[in-house]
Amino acid sequence: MKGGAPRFTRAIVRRPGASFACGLTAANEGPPDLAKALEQHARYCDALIRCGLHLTHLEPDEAFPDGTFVEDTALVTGRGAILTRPGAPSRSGEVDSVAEALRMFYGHVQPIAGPGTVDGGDVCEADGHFLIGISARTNEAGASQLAEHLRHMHYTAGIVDIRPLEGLLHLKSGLAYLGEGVWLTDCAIREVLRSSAAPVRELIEVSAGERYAANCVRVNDAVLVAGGYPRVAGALRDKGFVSVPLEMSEFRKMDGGLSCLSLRF
Ligand code: CIR
Repeated sequence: MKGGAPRFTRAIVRRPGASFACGLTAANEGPPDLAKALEQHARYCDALIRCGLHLTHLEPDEAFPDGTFVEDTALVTGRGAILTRPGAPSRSGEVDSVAEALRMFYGHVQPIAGPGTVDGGDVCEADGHFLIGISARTNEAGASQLAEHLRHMHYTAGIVDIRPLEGLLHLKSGLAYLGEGVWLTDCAIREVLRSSAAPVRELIEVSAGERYAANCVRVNDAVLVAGGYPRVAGALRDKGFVSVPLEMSEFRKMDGGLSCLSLRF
């Protein structure tokens, strides 16, 4: 396996609660099966533990059916944490319990202030450069505040507009950074990435039929990737990555990608 990517030691996760099926979705794939979702979530947690991470489990809150998608509520970096302000009003209250958990690890957690909105799924870090997507959830005010916070932490940040790209809920619905300048991208977002200031050495392209698997996540020596997408799995293997396929069907029904089930740091 390649080296060079930041090493994570911890992750925050929250299993889906009983109200999971009431969350936001445009997927049109039918209601999720909670028992299956819990099983898939447990396998996901096992995979993080096998990657060497210590997990903090937050309790589900039935008032927030999308609360299992913890990645949208914060941005955790090697130099500090920022609480987001999710763009969907039904999700704004998810931030409080995540803030409480993050304060166990970070002295000060920066907020995003209204009218700014940011979903963590719109933020992708690549070797100290942060790509921030303006989407239906993340607005210009939120993206600018976030970029400012990051610059204060001595990172660089660039803002891209993904609103014209059809079918992408978040920036990371269409791309993942795998380390050493290697990206996995859906064709819709490739040009946006190329025109950004992000470090791009190599692109692994995801075909239209396997778009969902573009949202994978490098965790230490492995790449966790949605199961059932053989071309993506093959491409990762050909490039020398150790990929760990995880069944994600019930989260996909709720528009959730693999990365959004954890905050890694
Ligand atoms: C939502 O629409 O907010 C949730 N149902 C799914 C959020 C998924 N988040 C992500 O991919 N970063």
